[in-house]
Amino acid sequence: MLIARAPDIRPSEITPAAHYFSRRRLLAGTGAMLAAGLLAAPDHARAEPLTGLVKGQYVVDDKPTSLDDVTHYNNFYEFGTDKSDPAGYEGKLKTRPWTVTVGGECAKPATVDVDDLIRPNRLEERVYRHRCVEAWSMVIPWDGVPLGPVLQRFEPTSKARFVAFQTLMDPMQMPGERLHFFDWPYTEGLRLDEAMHPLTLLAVGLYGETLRTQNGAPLRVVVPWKYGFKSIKSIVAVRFVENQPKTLWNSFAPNEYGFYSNVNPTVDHPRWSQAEERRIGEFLRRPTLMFNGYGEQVASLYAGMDLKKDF
Ligand SMILES: Nc1nc2c(c(=O)[nH]1)N[C@H]1C(S)=C(S)[C@@H](COP(=O)(O)O)O[C@H]1N2
Ligand SMILES: [Mo]
Repeated sequence: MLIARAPDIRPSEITPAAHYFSRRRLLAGTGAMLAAGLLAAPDHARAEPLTGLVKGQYVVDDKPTSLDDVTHYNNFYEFGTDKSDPAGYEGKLKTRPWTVTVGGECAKPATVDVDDLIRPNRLEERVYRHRCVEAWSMVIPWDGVPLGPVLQRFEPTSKARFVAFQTLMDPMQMPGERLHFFDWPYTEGLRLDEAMHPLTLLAVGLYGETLRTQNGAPLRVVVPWKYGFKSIKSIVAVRFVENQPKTLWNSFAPNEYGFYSNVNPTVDHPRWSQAEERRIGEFLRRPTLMFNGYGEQVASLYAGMDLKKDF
């Protein structure tokens, strides 16, 4: 079940399910506009404590996956195809300085330093279900800011219907990009209303610490009602576009990876069922929920669409 809370909940009201979230990291009081806690951000992608974090608006009551599993069982093909490969690059990706170029159909295109991009917003911790298309899942306490208000600052025009994202292209640092098997850099896209949805998060940390290389430092998107591959890591470019953008997995195998890729237990991957999932750290499989359990929040985005056709 999804619990929606006021973002400025007081420390005394934190649920036991979230007690890893220490009082120390919570801002007492709610009056001041917060400076997001990236002041001591590491220049290489390793975990440093985040400050100025508040309890987020969306927290599921499922038991969070252990920090060890969240940081050692990863998909990040730029750092290898094995789930254990990306953790070997912890602390190695250079993440400062880091800029994000925002352009396309918007009135105020700009190249912005990652810290300036995040800072005006309140940094929240949200606990999201995370479902990979490979039928495993996790529950991750992400730290970040809603993507919508960040995008609004660039004033998308009325022509902007989709948002395209791009990961860093740097084969020296990302050896996976030397394999010509994939069409690098990694790209992903969302319809503008999906990108603006309050559940869509621009994450800069997890478990109260800055992102490690393996989880997409220094910033990545998290779209909890879609399969994990939509949640693109280590972003350097964002573009507002009129037409549905090309994305890495959709171009690689369009019959296997749809543009929408909403979690849907009734639409199987051509090579395996999507009806069930295995939570990492658990033994038994569990049923997969429509929209990964976020139907109440997002089903209306797809009213009138055939989700078997637009999978
Ligand atoms: N740039 C980039 N982003 C990526 C991937 C990737 O290989 N490269 N893998 C995706 C997939 S398939 C999943 S399941 C999630 C995994 O996120 P996590 O390792 O932080 O759990 O990241 C997604 N984002
Ligand atoms: Mo995935």
